[in-house]
Amino acid sequence: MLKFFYNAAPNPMKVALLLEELGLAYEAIPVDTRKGEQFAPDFLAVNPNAKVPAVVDGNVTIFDSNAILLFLADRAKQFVATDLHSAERAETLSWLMFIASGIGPFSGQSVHFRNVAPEPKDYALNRYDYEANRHWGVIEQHLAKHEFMVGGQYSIVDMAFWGWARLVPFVLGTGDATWTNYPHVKRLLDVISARPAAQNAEALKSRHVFKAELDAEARKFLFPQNERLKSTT
Ligand SMILES: N[C@@H](CCC(=O)N[C@@H](CS)C(=O)NCC(=O)O)C(=O)O
Repeated sequence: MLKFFYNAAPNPMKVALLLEELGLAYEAIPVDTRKGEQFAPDFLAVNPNAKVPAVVDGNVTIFDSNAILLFLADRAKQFVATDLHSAERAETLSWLMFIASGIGPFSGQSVHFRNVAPEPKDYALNRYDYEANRHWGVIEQHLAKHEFMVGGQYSIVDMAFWGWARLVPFVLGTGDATWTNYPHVKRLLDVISARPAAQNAEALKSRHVFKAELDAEARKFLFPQNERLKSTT
């Protein structure tokens, strides 16, 4: 059976949504990143980058959320334009990469500098908050003209969007007021969240207990770069 290595963070949740949409049988294997389980040798053999999500299915091992989405959708010939040379396929690749290289990292760093980084952090927070807003603004403008991200129908690009869109108020630190500036992001988010597959994906995390505290041990695993600061002070 397909093994899905996950936690409840945005990137694994995209993949949980596709697995549910495809109705694939899978074993959800929790990787508690606050306990350092991403660095266990068995998991590093699956994803040398020590992050979730990752999937092992027979002789296939694949990591990085949008790569997994594309691989599974291509294999199922569902939720993706399968004509490799079509305009829709080109658009799919653009938006998948935009989400993987822009939305995810800038949203993630915006959360980090807003909530976790020590002072002084004005410069870094301003940069990442600006870029997170700018990236979500690109999506907002796109969705003002399009019902779905690509091709006029629900696809893996919408699933990649959904993983992060659920957290936009937290990412931008603006709570419910966020949606005044991002009404089209909210519209598509609500459409996807109402799907049974999205509800099943959200329910997945209740099957396992993940460490909730961001204590010293968790910080050491999640922000290993801080160890270098200790040796220079
Ligand atoms: N580019 C990767 C990023 C994966 C990623 O950053 N995963 C986070 C959860 S959303 C993680 O595993 N964090 C644990 C850590 O950084 O140690 C993807 O899209 O899958």
